[in-house]
Amino acid sequence: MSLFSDVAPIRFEGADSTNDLAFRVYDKDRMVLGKRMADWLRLTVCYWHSFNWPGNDIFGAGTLPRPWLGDRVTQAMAEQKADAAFDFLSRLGVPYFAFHDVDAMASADTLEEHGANLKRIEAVIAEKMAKTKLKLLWGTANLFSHPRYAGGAATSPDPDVFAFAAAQVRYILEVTNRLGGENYVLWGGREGYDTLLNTDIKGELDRYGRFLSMVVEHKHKIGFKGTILIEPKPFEPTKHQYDRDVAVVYAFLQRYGLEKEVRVNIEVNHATLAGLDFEHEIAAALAYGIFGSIDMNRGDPRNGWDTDQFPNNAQEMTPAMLLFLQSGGFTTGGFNFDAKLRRQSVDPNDLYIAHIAGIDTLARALLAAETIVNEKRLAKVQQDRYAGWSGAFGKKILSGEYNLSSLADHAVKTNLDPKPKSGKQELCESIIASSCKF
Ligand code: XLS
Ligand code: NI
Ligand code: NI
Repeated sequence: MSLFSDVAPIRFEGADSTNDLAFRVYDKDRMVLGKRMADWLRLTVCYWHSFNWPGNDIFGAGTLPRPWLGDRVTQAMAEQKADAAFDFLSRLGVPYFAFHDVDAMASADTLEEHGANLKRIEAVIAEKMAKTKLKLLWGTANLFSHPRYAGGAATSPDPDVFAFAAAQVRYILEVTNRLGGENYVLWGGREGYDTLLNTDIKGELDRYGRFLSMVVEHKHKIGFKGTILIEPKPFEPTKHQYDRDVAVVYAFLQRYGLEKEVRVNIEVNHATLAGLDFEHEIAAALAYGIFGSIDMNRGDPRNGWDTDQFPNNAQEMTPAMLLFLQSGGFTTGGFNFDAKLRRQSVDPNDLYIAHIAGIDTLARALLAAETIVNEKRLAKVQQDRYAGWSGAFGKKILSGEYNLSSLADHAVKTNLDPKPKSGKQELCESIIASSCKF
C-alpha cells in the first residue's frame, strides 16, 4: 500500500470515456506506421518532480502530501519513496523511469557515505525493477542543489568542486550501468555564469570539455552501452547556461571532439525559453545527427521561466512529432515527463490525471503525425518546393561542376530571371490543424 494505491491500473477506454482515470487515446498496442504506440513513445516518469518535490516555491513551503520527504532523508524514507514511486509507475502502466542520485537515496554528509547510501537504494530499486519489469531510461547526478555547486560543477572556479562532481558522476554512472539504464544525462545545472565580470568563459568551457571527456572515457571503461546526453537550456538557474540550445551544444561537442559520443536530450520548455520552437530543436538535432531523447513539458507563454507544466496541446506538439516520426523515432531515448503538478494539486489522483493527460496529448500528436505522413500532402509541398535541386542543373551545381565565376557566367548567358513561387505556408498550417482530430 502506498499513497498511490487507491487507483486501479490505468486502462485505455477510448475517446468516449468519461473516466478521469483512463486513457482516451493512448492505446499501447495500437500500431502506428508499423510500430506499437508504446514503442514509439517509450514513456517515462521522472522521480524528481513526481516523488521528490514537495510543492514548494520561492514564496512558500511544500503543499503536496509526500510523507517520505524531510530535511534529512533516512534510508527508511528513501525506501518508502521507492515503494510509492514503483506503485505509481506500475499503475500508470509506463515502461520507464528516470532519476537523479539524490532524488532516490538517503541524505549523506560525505562522499563515502554518498556512495554507500546510493548503493543501498540501488539494491532496493534493482529488486523493484526485477519485480515490476520497469526499466531505467536514464540516470543523472544532481550537481546543482548543494551550496558547494553555487559556482558550477565542471565549470566551478574550484578544482575541489570539479573533483567532487567527478566522484558523484562516477557513482551514478556506474549505478545507471548496473541497473541497465539506456542513457546517462548531463543537464548543465549551474554550468554557466551570473556575471561576466568574474568569469573566464574560455577556461570554464575548456574544463567543461575536459569533464565531459572524462565521463565519456569512463563510460567506455565500464562498458556502459547507453547514450550520453546533454540537455540544453538557455538560462535558469544561471543568467547564461553554456548549453544554451542544440546548435550551441553541437559547437561545444565538436570543439572538444565529442560530437560522435554525445547526443542531446531536448526539453520543450527549455527550447521555448531559448526563444526557439520545440520543433526547431528537434529539427536541429536531427540535422546535426545528435538527436537523443526528449524531456516533455510546456511553459506558460506569459511566464519567462521553466514552469514545467504537463503538455496538453496536441496541435502544438504535432510539427515536432512529425519530424520525430519521419526520422524513425528513438534509438535509446524516450519521452520523459519532466513536468510537475501545480502547488494546489494536492490529491494523490492529480499525479495520475496529469500524466494521463500528458500521455494522451502525445498519443494524439502521434496519430496526427501518422495521418500527415500517410496523406503525403505536406511531403508534396516540400518536394515541389525543392524540386529544382533534384533536376539536372541543381545536381550539377552541387557536384562541383561549376565554380563561382562559371556559374555566374551561366546565369548571365542564359539570362536567368527566376520568379517567386508560393511557399504554401498557410496550406502547411492547415494540414497540421486538420490532422488533429483525435
Ligand atoms: C531542469 C532540467 C532537469 C534535468 C535533469 O531544468 O530539466 O530536470 O532534466 O537534471
Ligand atoms: Ni529536463
Ligand atoms: Ni527543465
